Amino acid sequence: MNFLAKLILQDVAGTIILAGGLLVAAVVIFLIISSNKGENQASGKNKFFGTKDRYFWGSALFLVCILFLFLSLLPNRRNGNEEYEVVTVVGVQWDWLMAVGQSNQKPDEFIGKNEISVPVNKTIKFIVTSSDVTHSFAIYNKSGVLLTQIQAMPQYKNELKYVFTEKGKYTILCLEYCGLAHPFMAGTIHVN
Ligand SMILES: [Cu+2]
Repeated sequence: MNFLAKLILQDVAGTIILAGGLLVAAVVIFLIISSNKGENQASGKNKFFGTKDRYFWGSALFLVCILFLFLSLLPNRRNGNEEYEVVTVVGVQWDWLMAVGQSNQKPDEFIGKNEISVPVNKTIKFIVTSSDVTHSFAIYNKSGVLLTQIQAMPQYKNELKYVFTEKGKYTILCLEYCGLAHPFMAGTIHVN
């Protein structure tokens, strides 16, 4: 299965799980309300619980609308029209190899550099993988603040989109212990 198909499958799976969760929640709430209703029907308070039903369905509809509204605001949503620059990143014990553009080379044959330059105020899509063990590609600013990170995993191509809003030198460190020289596994991104 190709990479895009996997992404689409993940979206579909995520949506099904969400819908299933909502359905379970709705059934549980419905059962709670209808069991109360049963008790009170005996004492002849049907009219009141008709109102309660409307409250329930009204709230359920409201929550579903809110859910879809917020889904569209998710920070990592994919946008087909977005312009971005691609950078391929391969983690290797113990170095970061990077190159502009999408690479079709196998991770252990990939030729990249430990330093790279990217433009400021443009979305950079890092396609991150590993040629050996799991690493974590973490970007720090010059004050040592962690800005973003993603796992670099063998057999997987993980995507990280980030916009550098300030020019300067950024440091890449590994956030996943990967062996002896892990603390020295560093790289540099120059933002111009
Ligand atoms: Cu590491």
